[in-house]
This record gives sequence, structure tokens and C-alpha cells, in this order.
Amino acid sequence: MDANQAENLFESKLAKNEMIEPKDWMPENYRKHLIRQISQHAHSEIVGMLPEGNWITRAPSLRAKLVLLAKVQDEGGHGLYLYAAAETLGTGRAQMIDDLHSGKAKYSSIFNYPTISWADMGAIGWLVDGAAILNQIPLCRCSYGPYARAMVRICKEESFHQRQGFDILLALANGSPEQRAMAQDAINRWYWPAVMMFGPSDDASTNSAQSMKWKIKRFSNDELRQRFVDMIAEQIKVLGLVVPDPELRWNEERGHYDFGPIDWDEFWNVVNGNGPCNRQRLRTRVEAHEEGEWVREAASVYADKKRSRENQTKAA
Ligand code: FAQ
Repeated sequence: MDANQAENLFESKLAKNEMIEPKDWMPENYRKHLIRQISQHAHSEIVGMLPEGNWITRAPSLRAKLVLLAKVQDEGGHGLYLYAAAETLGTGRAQMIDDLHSGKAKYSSIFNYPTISWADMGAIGWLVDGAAILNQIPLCRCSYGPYARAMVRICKEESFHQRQGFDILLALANGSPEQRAMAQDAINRWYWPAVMMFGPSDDASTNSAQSMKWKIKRFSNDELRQRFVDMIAEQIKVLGLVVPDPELRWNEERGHYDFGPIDWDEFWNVVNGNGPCNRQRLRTRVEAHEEGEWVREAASVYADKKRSRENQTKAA
């Protein structure tokens, strides 16, 4: 097959909504675009373990501790599926991790905010996982097979995460005045950063147009953000609390909620490494990686031993 035929086959698969698989021919920029997005996504999952990991030792009950532990482990698992999906595109895991540790690779802005009370576990589950689900469900239909398939399982787990977050906030909202205030304070701090998670507005989104053409992204940043605002504006009524946006109101004509301006300076400041916890998050990741050196070494020696034993058995 010559280059033209390969490209035609790629385009016809996209047109028919068929998946592109690792061994298929693909344009180099499609490959690079996916490596960028999938590795950033993987990094977000493992850096995303840190803000909640901070509360495992301080969970208010054994049940709460078990649920939080399971959630944080799920996020680690998501990171693994995603690194594995990115590896099918020909990039090594060590390289991706190096890029994260050197600050070259991005990860989601949301994980650079501190978790200062137990209510933050509720706000992260409800708002952050809620935003993640809206963004990720369309990715289950993205054109690259290994990414799409990883997203199916991830989305199932994220739904449980969102419910557990809402459950924490509901308990606090129905608790003492202090607990209610704690829940409101967490929502006040996490709401806008969660709205920003969807990325820059469509006119400032450099990757969207191409991503849509390649059927990686199915909806624009602003479309998904609007869905999020609409969803949260309804769900918060059950909590009897409010979001920190005085301009939030239902627009009958649009059939959507209108909302106030987003502080894009804050967003870009965090994306560019200057959020409240960027340095701390990277430092913790690097330390964890260094402390895990002996585990990687032991696993690789064990794998070598196993392989050589299997070879000996085959030869016998
Ligand atoms: N933070 O042109 P666009 C989770 C960058 S997982 C930092 O619009 P694109 C689960 C963007 O990379 C959360 N940087 O980019 C969980 C680009 O820079 P580049 C992560 C951001 O790719 C819950 C530049 O701005 N989810 O929460 C952000 O078309 C709880 C221009 O932007 C995913 O990664 C941001 N928020 O759209 C875990 C989902 N937004 O790369 C633990 C997959 C934008 O050109 C606990 N990713 N940038 O240098 C996506 O859907 C897309 O990549 C977007 C960005 C929507 C994030």
C-alpha cells in the first residue's frame, strides 16, 4: 500500500466511525496529538491521587477511609490504563514520566489546589469527578481504539466516584451548622477551578479544531463546560447549598444556565506552574518515583528470571 492509499484508508475509517488501531497507518501528527493528550490525561490521574491521598489517614470513619482508599487506588489504575494506551503509540513510559517530572508535560490544573478539610473530599468527588465524567464519556467514542476502550472502564469508575463525593457533601449539608458551613466552603473553593478544567474557551483552544476533525474530541470545551454548569446548578438544589456565582441563572431562551465570567488569568497561571500547589505536587511525585526505584528493579529482575526459566523449559 502506498502513502496515498494508507492515508485514504485512515480517512475512510474516520468517516465510517471505525476505530484506528495501533498497527494501522496514521498521520504522524495524529500520533503526536494522541500521545500529548493521553499522557497528559495519565499524568492527571496519578497527580490527582495526591490531593485526596492527603486525607486517607484522617478520614472520619473506617467506612469513609475504605471508600476513599478505593477511590484513590482507582485513579492510580486509570493512570496505568492510560499510560498503557499511550505506549501503543510508540512512546515509552519512562519518557512520559520524565516529561512529567521535568515539568515539560502538563497535567490537569485542578490538582494544583489544596485539600484543607474533609468536605474537600466531597467537593472533589462531586465536582471534579463530575467534570471528568462529562469530558470523558464522549472519549469512549474517540477514534483511537486503545484510548476509547480504556475510557469505558474509567467512566464506570468515575460514576461511583461522583456519587461518593455527593454522598459526603449530602451528609455534611444535613449535619450541624459547622458541617454545613464546611461543605459550602469546599464548594466555594472548588467550583470555579472545576469549571476551568474543561480547558480554555473555544476561541482560545489551539487543539480543538484538529482534534474534532480526527474525531478525538466530540464536543468543544465550551459545550462540555455548559453541560457541567447545567448539571451542577440542578444537583446543588438537593444539597440546599449554592455555587459561588451570583450570575448563575436559567436562560429560558437558550435552554441553559447563564454563568459569570471565568478568571482565565488564574487558569493560565495554574497551567503555567504557578498555582497554589504545583511545586509541591511535582516534588511529591518525583520523591515517590525515586523511593519506588527498588520496586521497579525487583520487578524487572523477577521478570528476567521468569523469562529465562520459561526459555529453559521450552529448550528442554
Ligand atoms: N489543565 O487546545 P486546548 C480527572 C492545556 S482526569 C492543564 O483546548 P485540548 C479524574 C492543553 O493541554 C482530568 N492544561 O487542549 C480524576 C493545551 O496545551 P498543550 C484530566 C490544560 O487538549 C478525578 C492548552 O491548554 N482529564 O479529573 C487544561 O484540545 C479526581 C490549550 O487547550 C483529561 O485529561 C487543564 N484543565 O483540550 C483523577 C481528559 N485544559 O497540550 C483524580 C482528556 C487545557 O497544547 C481525582 N483530555 N489545557 O501544550 C481532554 O479532553 C483535553 O486534553 C482537554 C483540553 C479538554 C483537557
